[in-house]
Amino acid sequence: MRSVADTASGERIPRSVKFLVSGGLGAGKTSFVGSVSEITPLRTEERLSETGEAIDDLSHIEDKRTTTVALDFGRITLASDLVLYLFGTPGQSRFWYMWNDLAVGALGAVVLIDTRRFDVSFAAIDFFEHRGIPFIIAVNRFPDSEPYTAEEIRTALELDPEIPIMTDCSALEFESCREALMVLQEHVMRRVAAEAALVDAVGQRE
Ligand SMILES: Nc1nc2c(ncn2[C@@H]2O[C@H](COP(=O)(O)OP(=O)(O)OP(=O)(O)O)[C@@H](O)[C@H]2O)c(=O)[nH]1
Ligand SMILES: [Mg+2]
Repeated sequence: MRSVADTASGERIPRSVKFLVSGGLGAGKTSFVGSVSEITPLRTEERLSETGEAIDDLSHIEDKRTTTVALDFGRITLASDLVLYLFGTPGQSRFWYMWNDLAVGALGAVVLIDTRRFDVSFAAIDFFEHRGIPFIIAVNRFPDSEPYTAEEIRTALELDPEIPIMTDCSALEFESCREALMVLQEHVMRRVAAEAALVDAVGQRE
């Protein structure tokens, strides 16, 4: 994260932070980045191929015609001193090798969940847990999805108690996506503060 700095002219440079928007196939990642971005988002959509259809579960998303083959990219100024660069991950399992590159330098992730298909979410959750990248869960509410409480979702996804869960996100609405990013930003700040306190405590013991 670049820190806020004053230039020679006295102009303040906002911090720029990289966040990922991730989740299972068809969870709404491209929609999320497109809804919240203040610049025209970069998309890499291609027709869903038969090769992928044979591997990935398309139940509940039978109408899906295209998929992200590399990444989505967008930007939002969350506050006058904070600009977020958003990278959406591809959904099909044959493009998951991209995730490692996309995760370089990322400070956090929104993991979008489609509660009609909890099972496709585990790969994203495992990915961020194993790399120690802070993430939040945002349930993208599709019209035919059951409402679940945060605790039901926490249990279904076996999430640690400190991971924030937003139960009613809409990847199609700017305000909802912005709120999810604010929840993630606060979560990242709490993690940074907790880690700094731990380093202090260890330093004092030595
Ligand atoms: N009703 C509703 N539809 C949504 C919502 N979010 C996404 N969709 C629809 O779901 C479909 C898939 O959305 P995408 O944003 O392409 O999902 P994705 O996660 O990027 O998909 P992949 O890149 O293939 O993994 C699109 O037809 C969207 O319009 C939502 O919040 N509500
Ligand atoms: Mg996509």
